[in-house]
Amino acid sequence: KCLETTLALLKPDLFADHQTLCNIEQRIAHLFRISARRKVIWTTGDAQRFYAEHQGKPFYPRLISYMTSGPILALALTKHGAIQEWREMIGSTRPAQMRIERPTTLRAQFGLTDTRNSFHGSDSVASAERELEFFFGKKLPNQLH
Ligand code: YYY
Ligand code: MG
Repeated sequence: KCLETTLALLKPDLFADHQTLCNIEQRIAHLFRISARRKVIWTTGDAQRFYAEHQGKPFYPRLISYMTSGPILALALTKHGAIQEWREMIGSTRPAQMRIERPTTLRAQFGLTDTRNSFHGSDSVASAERELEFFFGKKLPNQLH
């Protein structure tokens, strides 16, 4: 497995409860090196740029309004095989499906709906590079290793 850095996002619904947010970040810190961290509030333009690949899909308007409804915590997570491990830890997109199929995943435990699913994880090396640059700038990804 390659040493990788992936982008994790803790989405706005998690900011409703500070203690929950802290607990989740501690769980993450136990398994990954948190190489960078940044709390942001997105403009509509930020959200549209980050999720450009989904433009035109039926859920896109509600995805953009959800992701601009409050703060987001961006974490750069570094580890051997980090991209796949973080995706497995959050589970797939639909929290209700995860509560049946993989109840120990983070989306099963915290996700509310298909849109308000509490977490993001980069899906490939190329996505991770683009998404880390989006939050942390051009030079960061390689230096993190
Ligand atoms: O990678 P992942 O976040 O699991 O799903 P994507 O298919 O990339 O979609 C991005 C984002 O869009 C998803 O996390 C929530 C939202 N979304 C939605 O609201 N409804 C869907 N049916 C599919 C995705
Ligand atoms: Mg995706």
